[in-house]
Amino acid sequence: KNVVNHNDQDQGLVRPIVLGFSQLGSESAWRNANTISIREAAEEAGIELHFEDADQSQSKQFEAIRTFIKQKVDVIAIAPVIESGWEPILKEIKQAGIPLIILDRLVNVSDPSLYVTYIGSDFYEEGRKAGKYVIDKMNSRKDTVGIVELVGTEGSTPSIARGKGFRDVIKEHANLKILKSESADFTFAQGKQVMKSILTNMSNEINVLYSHNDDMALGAIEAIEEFGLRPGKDIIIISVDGTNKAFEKMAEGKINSVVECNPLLGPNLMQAVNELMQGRSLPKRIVTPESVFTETMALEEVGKRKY
Ligand code: GYE
Repeated sequence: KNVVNHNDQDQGLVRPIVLGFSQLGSESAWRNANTISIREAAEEAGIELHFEDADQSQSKQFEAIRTFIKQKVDVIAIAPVIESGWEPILKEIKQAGIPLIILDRLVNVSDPSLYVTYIGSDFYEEGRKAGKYVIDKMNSRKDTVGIVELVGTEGSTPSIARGKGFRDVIKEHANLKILKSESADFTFAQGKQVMKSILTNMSNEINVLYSHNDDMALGAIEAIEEFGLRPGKDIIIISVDGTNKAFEKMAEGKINSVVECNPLLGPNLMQAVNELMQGRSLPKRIVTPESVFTETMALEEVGKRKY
């Protein structure tokens, strides 16, 4: 099981399936959990994994992919850092006859036959969930509610869709106003730094912080506390991912709600690789199911999270 019958040089022999995976980076706790999940699932499935970390650089992802093509891996999978600019390299993969799976974030290409399937979350829905939480939480407020949005990596699928879903939901409520929307690249350090500078300019207008991921929210919490305000009280905080650290902060009342985004995609990926190698056809889209958590559930959940 989970092996390939060579039809070239070593005919007749069986060897493990080889998967080349281009991970976009290690910018967040979500990403690290994603990487561990993929490594463990590959091991479990007996799939030989060639893993490259691109350090949030698209050109490094191109390099990794070209290496995988040279190595004649059986399947390539990529978690693309941004959506644009993939068409030429995807054509190279196709010309090499290697099937491609897109994981986590999506690529924006005109020819969808360039990849087999896209496995990942519904980021637009995550944005809508965050928006709905803000509407509920601020329900009693009739005056202006000032919102700051910490955006992830510009041009990445989760940033684009989490921003759009959120806006589509809050737009019915004229008093909910996004005062500032700034990228902090999904990292703790930038989350802290960007929040600090926003606070310096408009601290008394901010009622809500919507952060596209937990790491930026955790950084922002430090900035808010250093500024002398109370996160979760003076500024309502909603974040996306649902990492253990965010749950700890939610249990302390410093984060008010977390929209879950599941990084544990390793088993889904390995299953897709196996099915592909067995010649089975895959659905074009594989979506991971996710929930929303609020403060009342935090104490029960904290420590139980798998990431
Ligand atoms: O939310 C964030 C990470 O692409 C869904 O990337 C992923 C996002 C995740 O850096 O923490």
